[in-house]
Formats: sequence, structure tokens, C-alpha cells
Amino acid sequence: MSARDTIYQHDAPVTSFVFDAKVAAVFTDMIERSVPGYGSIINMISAFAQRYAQRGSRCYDLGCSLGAATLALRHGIIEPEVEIIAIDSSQAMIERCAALLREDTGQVPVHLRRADILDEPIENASLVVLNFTLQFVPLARRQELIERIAQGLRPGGMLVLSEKIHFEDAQLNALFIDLHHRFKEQNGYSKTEISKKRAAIENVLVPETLHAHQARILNAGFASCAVWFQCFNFASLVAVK
Ligand code: GEK
Repeated sequence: MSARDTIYQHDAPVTSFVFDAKVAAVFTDMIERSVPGYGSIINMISAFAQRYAQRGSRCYDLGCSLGAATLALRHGIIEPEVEIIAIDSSQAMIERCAALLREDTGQVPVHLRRADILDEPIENASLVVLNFTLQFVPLARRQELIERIAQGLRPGGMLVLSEKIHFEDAQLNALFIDLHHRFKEQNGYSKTEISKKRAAIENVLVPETLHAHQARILNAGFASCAVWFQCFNFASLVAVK
């Protein structure tokens, strides 16, 4: 069982959010209590892997954290000779992820790398997962990353992109932020914890509109793209090359 996230229960001044050892130690609890639909999205990544992982290809989990999506891929893949490349830039995440992978009995090989996903080649891919990672990539680098993913995918390959999203309509944007905060309160976070976390991720997690994501994906060379999951200001898209 994952340790409980109490990071913002303390009185220390709020500093910019980083994926350090403290966050890695409570990450599963944090993301499950903070992201509506996270469990469903992880489950469905297995279903996408079952259908889209091609024989002799690679599946990538970019920004893998503790490897929840990596494990979903690993247990969904049915084709032979597939390997998974799981990448995260946080040393603390990689260490914990490696320990969790050692406990898993899945047979698909997983290559875990500590690296910046902006520097890593994407090659011979049939399925690429960006599960709540692009939102942390500098805005100016997002297009080139999605283009490199499109280039590294085989024909018929798939990108799964999950993100916190922003709405152009100010009223709806405020409504969904409010409903998200209510979701967090229902999951045991206090109003103070919620507002401290919000301040900490300001300018670290930069959400965009669904329209901006779809336009970027299609500009990058994907043939089609659709939203397959949404709850308030959290959405997941699939794009096929
Ligand atoms: C999950 N996908 O459980 N290069 C590599 N890693 C990065 C980069 C980068 N440029 N930027 C951020 N990260 C996971 C959850 S969490 C989402 C992903 C969240 C990593 C960062 O270190 C962190 O582990 C992860 O992306 C984002 O399905 O915390 O909301």
C-alpha cells in the first residue's frame, strides 16, 4: 500500500513543485486522490496495449513515475517480441519504479531509463504513452516532442495522451476547477492543502485546451485523434498514425 500524501499539511512556505523523494514516496496516493479517472485510464492503457502493441516493436511510457502505465502496458501486450521503454527524469521516481518492477512477474522486458524525454530517441514504436507528462514539458518544446513521437511510430501506431486541461470559456474553466477541488476534498485533502498544492504547481504544470492538443497532434502528422476519456478538467486522447 502506498504511503499517504501529507506533503501540504505542514506549515512550511510553499515552494515550486518538484518530483523529489518526498513526492515519490507518496506518489500513488497523491495521483489517485488528485486525478479523477486515473485508475480507469491506467486500466484502459492495458486495453490499448492489447490492440495496438505490434509484434517486434517498442512501447514507450514517457514520464513513467512509479510505472503504473508501464505495468498496464506490460500486462496488456499479447504480441511477442515487444519491449517497453519507461523513462522519467526524476531519480527518486526511477529508484522506486525499479523496485516495483522487480516485484512484478510480467514477462515483457522493461528498460527503465532516467532521462529527459526531450533527449531520448523514439524508434520502432507501436504505442507511446504520455500519461499526465506533457503538461510538465515547456510549452515551446511540446510540438517537437509530439512530432518526434509521430515520426518514431510505425504506421497504425498509437499515442495515448492524458492531460489536465484548460477551457477557453472562463465560466466552465472555473466550474471544472471547482469540481476538481471538490473531488480532492472528498478524497480527504483539506482546503488549505488544495490551495497550497495549487500554488506549488502554478507555472510547473501548464495545461492547454483540448483544441490546442488536437491541433498539435494533427499538425505533427497523426491521421486521427479523439478524446476517449474526460472528467472535469482531466482528459485522455488517443491519436493514430
Ligand atoms: C503515471 N505517467 O502514473 N522527462 C522525463 N520525465 C519527465 C519530464 C521530462 N522532461 N517532465 C516531467 N517528467 C505517470 C504519472 S507524473 C504526473 C506521470 C503528475 C516526469 C516527472 O518526473 C513525473 O514523474 C512525471 O513526469 C509526471 O501514469 O504528477 O501529475
